Amino acid sequence: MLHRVFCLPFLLSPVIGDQTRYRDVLPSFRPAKTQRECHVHKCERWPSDETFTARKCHRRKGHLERMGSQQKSMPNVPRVTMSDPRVFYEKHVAAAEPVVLAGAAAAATGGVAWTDDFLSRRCHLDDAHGGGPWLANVEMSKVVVNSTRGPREPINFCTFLRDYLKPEFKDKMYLIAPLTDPGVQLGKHVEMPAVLQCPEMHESVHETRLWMSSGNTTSELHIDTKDNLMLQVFGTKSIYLFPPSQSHKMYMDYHVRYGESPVNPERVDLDKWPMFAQLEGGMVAHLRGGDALFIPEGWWHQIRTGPERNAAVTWEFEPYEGLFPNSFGQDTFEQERLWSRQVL
Ligand SMILES: O=C(O)CCC(=O)C(=O)O
Repeated sequence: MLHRVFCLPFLLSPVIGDQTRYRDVLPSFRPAKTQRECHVHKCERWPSDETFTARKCHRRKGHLERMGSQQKSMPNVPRVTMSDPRVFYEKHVAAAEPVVLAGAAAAATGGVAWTDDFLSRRCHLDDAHGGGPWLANVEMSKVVVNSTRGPREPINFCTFLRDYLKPEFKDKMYLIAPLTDPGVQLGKHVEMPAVLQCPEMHESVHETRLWMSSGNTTSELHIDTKDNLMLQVFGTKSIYLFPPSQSHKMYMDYHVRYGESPVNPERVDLDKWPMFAQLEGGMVAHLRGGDALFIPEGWWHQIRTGPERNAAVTWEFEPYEGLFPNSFGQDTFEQERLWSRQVL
């Protein structure tokens, strides 16, 4: 009996300090693996906690997620039906406030459906300009992040229309081409949008540009150096916008990459770009075919197109051109040359 009393603790105690024996005695020593992440490396002491007694962990909202998920909410850009240029000017252009103009693109294209057949019949220059195929610039990547625009190839519009829906070009081919080039027939099928029809605005239009793809494009996060009225002709687009007041949180290199943020808006790394957690004033516009969006100069935006055939026409205008020196004290012409070399 005495022998047993001495032996029982002896049987258990020798395992102390010997991890392998513990595992033998307690087979459930190792918990089963779980898919859940603890984010232990994200644990922080709360500001009031000097003693570590109330150490807590929290998951940072939107870390490694799309731009916009870091904010509490991303309200929709106001949606209005409007055609009066004076009201548009006073409420939106002068105030630099984005707005969705319901039906404005449909009105500017006369409600005509831009089928591939319709477009193919207009893929040549008009006779007065030789009637040859319209040579358009085609970006060979549909996804642009971190300021890396893909290589461009001069492909004529007829060839683009033949190829852009083919599976082998699924992730390629984003056509970005001026409709204002001489002889471009398609340009005649887009009317000046009603809200721009006053001399101060329509005389300040620089260019109209066609953006067309099979869908699923993403742009980098950038600002435009002109006001921009974007007509969504067909397909859908989501545009994520932040006001110019947030520029200091965008990590822009003012000297080398003016107008572009190096942050990947598809997967925001808050370790690398912590100020994105403090972005404020963000908004989103979800455009359907027929809608238009006004993007004021200087508003940060990223554009994602829906997964379907897609075309938009942008109208760039600059009603204040020459009236004020720009905010960086840089010569406007120089700044724009830099912009177009890097981005367009
Ligand atoms: O629609 C797009 O993919 C990009 C257009 C854009 O970024 C712009 O017009 O500023």
